[in-house]
Amino acid sequence: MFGEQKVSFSGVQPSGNLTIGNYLGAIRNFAAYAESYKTFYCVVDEHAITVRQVPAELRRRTYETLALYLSCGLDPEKNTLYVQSMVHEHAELAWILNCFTGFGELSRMTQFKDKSARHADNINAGLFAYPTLMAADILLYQTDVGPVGVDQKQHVELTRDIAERFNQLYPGTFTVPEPVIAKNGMKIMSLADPTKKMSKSDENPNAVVYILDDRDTIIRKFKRAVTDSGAEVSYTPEKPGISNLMTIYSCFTGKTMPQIEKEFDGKGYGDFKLAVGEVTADALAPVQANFARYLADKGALEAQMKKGAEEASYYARRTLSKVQKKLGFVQIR
Ligand code: ATP
Ligand code: LTN
Repeated sequence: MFGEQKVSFSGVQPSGNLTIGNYLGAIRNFAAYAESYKTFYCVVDEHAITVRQVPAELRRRTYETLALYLSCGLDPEKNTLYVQSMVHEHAELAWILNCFTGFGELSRMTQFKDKSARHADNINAGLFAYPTLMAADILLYQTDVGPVGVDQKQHVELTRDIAERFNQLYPGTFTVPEPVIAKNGMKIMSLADPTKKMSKSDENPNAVVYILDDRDTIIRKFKRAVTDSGAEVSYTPEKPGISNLMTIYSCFTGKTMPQIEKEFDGKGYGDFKLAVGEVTADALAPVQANFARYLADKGALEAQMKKGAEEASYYARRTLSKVQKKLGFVQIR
């Protein structure tokens, strides 16, 4: 809460091509807050370097992620859209929060356990402290809500614990945030293995539908998606493959699971998969058309990065100096 205004904050890493999981679980839900909240949506490049990145690709993806924010309907007049590394307060507050976070707490984070298993050759301190940088992102803006996919819920809960702990020692410092998880798109699963999250860093491109995949590719990927035994389109834990496709279909059409079951009653998996491909391609077509337009104007994207960073810095500075003062850092005006 900044003054009387409630705040929404979220971030996406420029660590790969964005997927329909990122879209349905996160970005699509950002725009809804713009009318009644002060909203900050960040491209979190400092989080992305917790695993090795190729510099030229990181740079390109940073532009692309911002262009995607704009293409998905985030109006830069109503939302503060910016790049994390351009607002130095994020890294500074993260350091301070590191000193108020337990080793044990960070060791319990599922994402750390997963990523350190996947990147066993590079288990760096940044990967371990990833959640305190995320807490800094959120707490700098006195955030009330963080719209995220379900995989990030644990990090937002840790952020709450850190904020409450800090507030106990130094009352009135931070707003304690709530995670907001989109009901339907909370976890889109891989098309190759429906027990695994669809992830932009998956090595198998057929497991993942990217927001920028063309129509034929989208339809082909859904056609090849792993399904379950039987032939009936029904939403049940025994059919994780079909249930995942039903979730995607439901997200893009607004239809409920019983409506979808009825629509495909007596039809086979083949018809259903084609329909999922078609609604996905239809829904993404306008985003893709906008994206090409935004990405073509690098100058405009850079102007947006600058404007966004200036707006964000104003709020970030206020919270950081409040924290520094409470901690006893000397402040000279
Ligand atoms: P990586 O594979 O590099 O870890 P990621 O695909 O998980 O990345 P992030 O940048 O970490 O993507 O996530 C951005 C947002 O998208 C987060 O709010 C996250 O919860 C959400 N998200 C990511 N994947 C999915 C998914 N499969 N279903 C729903 N939401 C998702
Ligand atoms: N860790 C998040 C990205 C992220 C984020 C945030 C999300 C970084 N900072 C603050 C919400 C609020 C992820 O999606 N992996």
